[in-house]
Amino acid sequence: MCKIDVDRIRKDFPILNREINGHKLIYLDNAATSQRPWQVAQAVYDFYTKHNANIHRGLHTLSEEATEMYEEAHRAVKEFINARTWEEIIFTRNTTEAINLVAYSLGVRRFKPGDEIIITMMEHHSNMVPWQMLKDLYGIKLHYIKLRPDGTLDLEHYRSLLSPNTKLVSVAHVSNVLGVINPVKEIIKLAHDVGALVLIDAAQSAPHLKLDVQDIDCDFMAFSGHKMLGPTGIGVLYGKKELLEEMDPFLRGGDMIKQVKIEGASWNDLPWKFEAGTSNIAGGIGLKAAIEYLQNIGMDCIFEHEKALAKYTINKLKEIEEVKLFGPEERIGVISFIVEGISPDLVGIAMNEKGIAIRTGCHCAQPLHEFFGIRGTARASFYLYNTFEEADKFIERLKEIIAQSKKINVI
Ligand code: 7TS
Repeated sequence: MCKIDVDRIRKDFPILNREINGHKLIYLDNAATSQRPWQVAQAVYDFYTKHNANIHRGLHTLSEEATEMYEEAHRAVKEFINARTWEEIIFTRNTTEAINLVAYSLGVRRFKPGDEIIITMMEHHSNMVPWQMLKDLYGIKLHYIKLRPDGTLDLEHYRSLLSPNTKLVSVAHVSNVLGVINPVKEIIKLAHDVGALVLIDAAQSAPHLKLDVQDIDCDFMAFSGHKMLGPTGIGVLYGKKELLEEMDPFLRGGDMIKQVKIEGASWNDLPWKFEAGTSNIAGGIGLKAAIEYLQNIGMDCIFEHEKALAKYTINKLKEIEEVKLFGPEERIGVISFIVEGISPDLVGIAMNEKGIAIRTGCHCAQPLHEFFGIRGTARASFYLYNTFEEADKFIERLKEIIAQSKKINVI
C-alpha cells in the first residue's frame, strides 16, 4: 500500500493553475493526452539552449552530447519496460506510427494472402485501420475478438479464432474507452502456441502500469510519450531484437543506412535502421525526463491512486439514476458513460463551462461504440495529479447538468 503526495505533485504542473471560464481547471482528459511537469519542459529547454545539434553526424562536442543524450533516452525506455537491450527501442512519432511500422515492415513485406490477423472489438482506430489496410490490399484475413456485455474480452471466442494461419495478434493492453485491463500474458501465450506474433498497444497502459515486456513475452509493444507526461511527437516501438533484425526498414533515407551505392543500400544497426531522417531528439530527451518523473513516484503507487479515484467516482456515478456506465469494475482511471436524454457533447460543453475538461464522442473507437449500440460517450480520465475533490466537483457538476436539463424538459 503506498500513497502519493498529490499536493506536491500538482506543484510540478503549472497548467493546473489555469482558470477556464472563471473556474480552476479540472483536467480529466488524460486518456487523450496528459499534462507535463516543468521537469519535462525544462529537459527540452536545456537541450535546445545548451546541447542542440544533430545526432550521429558531427565529431564536434555538441553533436556528441546530443547523440549521447538521445541514446540515453532509449536506455531509459529500455529500463522502463524491461527490454533486453536498448537496441530493441525504436523512437517513432507516436503509437499510431509504431503500429504502422509493424503493419508495413512485417505485414506488407512478410504476410501472404490467406494469413490471418486477430484484433479486438475494443481497439482504438490506430490498432484497427492499419490491419484493415492489409486486409483490403493484400488479402489478409482480419478477425475481431468479441466482447462480453461488461466490456471484457471473450477469451473463448479468441481461442476459437486462433489457428496455424494466425500470423499476428494485436491487442490493446488497456482500452481507452472502457479502462479494462486485458489479460495480455494469457493472450500472448495462446498466440505463441499457434506460432503467431503479438503486438501490444500500450498507449493507455504505459502511463499507468508497470510494464515488463520480458515477463509478458510480447513481440512488439507500442506507446506514446504524450500520454505519459512526455512531449508530443515522440512514441515508442519495442520489438524483439531478432524480429527487428529480420524485418525490412519502414522509412528509408538518412541515418538508417550503413552504406549506399548506386546499386542500392545496406541498413544501419538497430535501432537506427528504423529511425530514418533526423529524429525528434528533444522529444526523446523529454520522454526520458517524463520516465524519470514517473519512476521517482513509482508506477505501482500511481496506479493505486488512479484506481482509488476511479472506484470512488464510479460509486458516486452509480447513485445517479440517469447515468449508464460502460466497462468492468476492475479498471484503470478511465470512466466512459452516457446520461439519459443528454448527448455526450452537451455534457462535455456544460462541464467546460465550469472549467472541467472531459472528452466526448467515440474516442477513435467507433466499432466499440457500435458494439454497445451507442453513438458516443462522455469520458473522464484520471492521472496522478487528480484529486478526490476534483472527482467530487465533477460529480456535483454532472448532477447540476442533469437537474438543469430536467428543468428545461430535455429529459
Ligand atoms: N491506442 C490507444 C489504446 C489509444 O488510446 C490511442 C490514443 C492510440 C492508440 C493512438 O495514440 P497516438 O498517440 O498515436 O494518437 N487515444 C486517444 C484517446 O483516447 N483520446 O485521444 C486519443
